[in-house]
Amino acid sequence: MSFKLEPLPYAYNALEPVIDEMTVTIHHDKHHQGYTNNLNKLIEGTEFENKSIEEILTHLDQMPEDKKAGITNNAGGYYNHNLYWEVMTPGGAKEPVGNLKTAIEQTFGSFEEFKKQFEAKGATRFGSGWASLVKKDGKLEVVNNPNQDSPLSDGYTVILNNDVWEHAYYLKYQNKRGDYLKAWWDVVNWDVAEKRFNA
Ligand code: MN3
Repeated sequence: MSFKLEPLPYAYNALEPVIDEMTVTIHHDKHHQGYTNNLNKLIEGTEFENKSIEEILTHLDQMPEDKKAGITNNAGGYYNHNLYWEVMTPGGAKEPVGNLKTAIEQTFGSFEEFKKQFEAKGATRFGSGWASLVKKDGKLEVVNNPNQDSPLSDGYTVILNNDVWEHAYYLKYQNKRGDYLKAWWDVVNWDVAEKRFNA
């Protein structure tokens, strides 16, 4: 069994004007496809060949030493991007809904304050990485991770994640990562986030 890159759940231009068509196309068809292909090559012939991506990311310490770094990067890249495409949508609610809304307000004080903290996590991740809203033991947190490291490997459930690698925004926003982080809220899929929070 090998991992498969799913097609996007919307058209390549569906996230415009927040994320332009060319960025989405290269990001999905080249970057995400690359992580997928590399992951499949790396796990071939190992005991993790037929395991789920979650199983792999929560047992990185058991990977063969010579493949550990590669699997960490590419399994993370595969998983993080699956989630990233899923938590965006051209339509839908513009704010958290249901239990997630309540939990965000209880944890951060307000939706505005949550956004501020999430954007700060994205802005202060030096170099490449991710900002994520995560859950552990029923508690919400915002975290950032370098490279393709996944919060899953730290025992978190990821509710929402935003890619702050330059390839995610540079064609349209150039060096203005903060503008991308602010604009991104317009395409967040709060229905999916709510489902992930309740799961
Ligand atoms: Mn990316």
